[in-house]
Amino acid sequence: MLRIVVLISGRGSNMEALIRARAAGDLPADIVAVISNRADAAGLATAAASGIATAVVPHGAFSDRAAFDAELARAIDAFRPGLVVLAGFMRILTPAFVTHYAGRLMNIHPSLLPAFPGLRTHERALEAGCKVHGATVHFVTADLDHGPIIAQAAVPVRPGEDAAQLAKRVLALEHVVYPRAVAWFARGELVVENGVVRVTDPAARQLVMA
Ligand code: NHR
Ligand code: GAR
Repeated sequence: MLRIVVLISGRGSNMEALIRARAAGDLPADIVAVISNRADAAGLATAAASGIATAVVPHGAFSDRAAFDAELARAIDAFRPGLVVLAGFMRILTPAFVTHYAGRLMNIHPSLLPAFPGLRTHERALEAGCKVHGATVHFVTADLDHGPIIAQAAVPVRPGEDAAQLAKRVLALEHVVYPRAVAWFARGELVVENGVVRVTDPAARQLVMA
């Protein structure tokens, strides 16, 4: 059975969606640990309440990114994961860290990549006048928010809505698309060819729309 370590920084609702998918029998994997870079991340309590091991590696305690990432990798590897899932994890990772987990490190980013890598994505989509917005599940590479795209979820932008309203509707679809993408990985159904991800199950839907 695939062993998954989830990295969070805050609320952890995507982590919760993964826990729920596993409990429902939709995710053939064990979530063996949840690790946060912030001791006050609300998701830590949720994970503990589900009987999942938790750990904190506080980024502020380290002199630089390389030292933080080295300790983070040590904490992760103690759980011997086959997949590491970023779920609202807010620290940029060094190339050395990313290389160590090549092909087994996934993220969900709240935009339709390659549009809007980085932060404040919902605000930036509204400022740009986008009529469609969403979220992207991708493999993590050293190039921030530019790894191979596994799945996307899209919502129409409503005239006059604010970033919080838009974020809420995108988040609801993140909770659908992320467990689905992680399940594909767990079943060995993801193939990457020339940076393009294909799912071997012909019934797989890599685009979810509101
Ligand atoms: N690391 C690499 N190398 N590649 C990616 O694709 C990554 C990554 C680390 C995190 C998630 C990403 C997102 O989905 C992610 C993808 C944080 C920042 C950021 O600027 C940017 C993108 C993402 C996560 N973080 C600030 C930093 O200085 C800190 C911001 C904060 O603490 O609030 O690390 O959006
Ligand atoms: C999600 O919308 C996720 O896509 C986004 O933060 C939220 C985390 O919510 N991720 C990033 O912005 C990564 N930089 P959650 O903690 O409830 O899963």
